[in-house]
Amino acid sequence: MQLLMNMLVNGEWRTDTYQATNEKGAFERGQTTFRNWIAGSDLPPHIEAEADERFQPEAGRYHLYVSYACPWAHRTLLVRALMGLEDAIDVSVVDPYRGEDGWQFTPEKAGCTEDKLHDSEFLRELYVEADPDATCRVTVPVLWDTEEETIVNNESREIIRMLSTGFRDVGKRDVDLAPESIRETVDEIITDIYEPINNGVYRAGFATKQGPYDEAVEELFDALDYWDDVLADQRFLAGDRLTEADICMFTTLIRFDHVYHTHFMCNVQYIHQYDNLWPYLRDVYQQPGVAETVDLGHIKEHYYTTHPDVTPHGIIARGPDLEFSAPHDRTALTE
Ligand SMILES: N[C@@H](CCC(=O)N[C@@H](CS)C(=O)NCC(=O)O)C(=O)O
Repeated sequence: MQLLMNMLVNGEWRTDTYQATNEKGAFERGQTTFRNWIAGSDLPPHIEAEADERFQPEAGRYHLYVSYACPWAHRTLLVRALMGLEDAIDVSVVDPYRGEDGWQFTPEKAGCTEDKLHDSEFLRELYVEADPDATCRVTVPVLWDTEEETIVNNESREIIRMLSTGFRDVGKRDVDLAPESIRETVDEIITDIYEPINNGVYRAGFATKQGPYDEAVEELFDALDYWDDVLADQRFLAGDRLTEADICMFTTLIRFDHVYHTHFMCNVQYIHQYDNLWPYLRDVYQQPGVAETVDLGHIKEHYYTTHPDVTPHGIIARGPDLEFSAPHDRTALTE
């Protein structure tokens, strides 16, 4: 069995095209298509592009399209909150359920909004507006430019780097999430945790054969064990400071026990059973602005109802009951 997903093909919405798994039963994530760079932001080393002078970092000009359910979109909400960019960059939130028509705006539903800019019904309308011949998946997050009326970029790792380096003068909080002195380490960590952890949970959950599942789960828990050890001696992934690397780790960890453990069968261990990852997760959760970006209701609804190949009846698993606000006792590591 191969997992099919919906996508745009030459601007037309198709429900029979995108194969999420290959012939070996392994999940393969598609490439992202809109990759412009905002002027004045620093590019990570793996990107061969130039910042585009058309896109200047200005308050009120850009808009984020997100789902609270999505770990990639969540990265952008976190950087926005930690830097105090809420007034400068507004957000539209899609319905956590993604059906045959893709992401949809259902403002009547709790935590969701309308498309604040265009009044569209489906997110795909924006993709077609940006490129009438678009052939791509319709994903969140999307960074939208209200001046050029187009998508600047829809790759989370790139959007967060643009915000954290290009919008330092725009944000209300003086927070540097990619400090130059440790930027190389931050970039290495983001790359290192992507395949086994951030994408690893999807590789486990979407595998349609035992081999790719086993491989994904082994790599995932090896990586979690490794970072649990690292976090015994240091407060954050890159040392003493909270950085983009922690943001990338956080959005997977916060979903883990409620969703990935059960729904994606990443059930070797819960995060709340780890000596250091669990207090670390609470530490990041308790940073200013972070808790407000976490909507466990949207997260659970999305995963358990949107993947009929994985959970055909759409029943949302109840537990576990976790206290993310409990004291974490990790400040001593930076004193
Ligand atoms: N590479 C993208 C991945 C984004 C992504 O896959 N988002 C998911 C939600 S968690 C999505 O919108 N999927 C819709 C689809 O694939 O059709 C990023 O990091 O921004």
